[in-house]
Amino acid sequence: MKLVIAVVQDKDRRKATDALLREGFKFTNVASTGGFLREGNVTFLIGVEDEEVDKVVEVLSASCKAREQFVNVFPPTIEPIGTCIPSPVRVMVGGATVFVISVDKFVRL
Ligand code: 2BA
Ligand code: 2BA
Repeated sequence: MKLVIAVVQDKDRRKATDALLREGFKFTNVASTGGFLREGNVTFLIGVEDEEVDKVVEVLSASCKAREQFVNVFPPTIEPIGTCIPSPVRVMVGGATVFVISVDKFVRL
């Protein structure tokens, strides 16, 4: 068995949830926050049989899309606070960041 951990943008939460349910997957949603953008995203924990991993990735790939986002970066400066000008930096936020790990044991009590 594998545990698929997928970090998904909030905008795709609904679509990804619906698609996973439609395909009959069982999963848990955890509210999360991106370390870089510091914006809310959602982490899906999806426990599946080994042979279902590709299908999960396929479903996520079809329901999550990459988006361009701009983030203000303040340059390192010795100027007094308030005089430095932030420069917007473009980042591409992926449709989903997916990790697959092996599950040693799975029990439902
Ligand atoms: P929920 O997803 O809210 O599911 C609650 C119960 O609804 C489940 O109980 C199961 O009896 C049923 N259920 C869930 N998904 C289903 C589906 N696709 N088709 C038919 N019935 C479905 P449990 O299996 O005891 O799960 C309790 C909670 O544990 C789940 O809450 C979910 O948060 C988590 N969970 C269960 N299996 C998981 C898995 N394979 N991967 C990740 N999380 C899982
Ligand atoms: P955030 O950390 O908010 O990152 C959003 C996007 O900003 C990233 O998109 C990436 O394009 C850029 N970015 C992140 N860290 C950066 C850095 N140190 N320097 C420059 N640019 C950076 P994605 O790579 O598609 O990641 C989307 C979200 O997935 C991330 O949100 C984070 O929550 C999660 N994630 C990505 N890689 C991860 C990893 N290796 N481990 C755990 N979570 C990860």
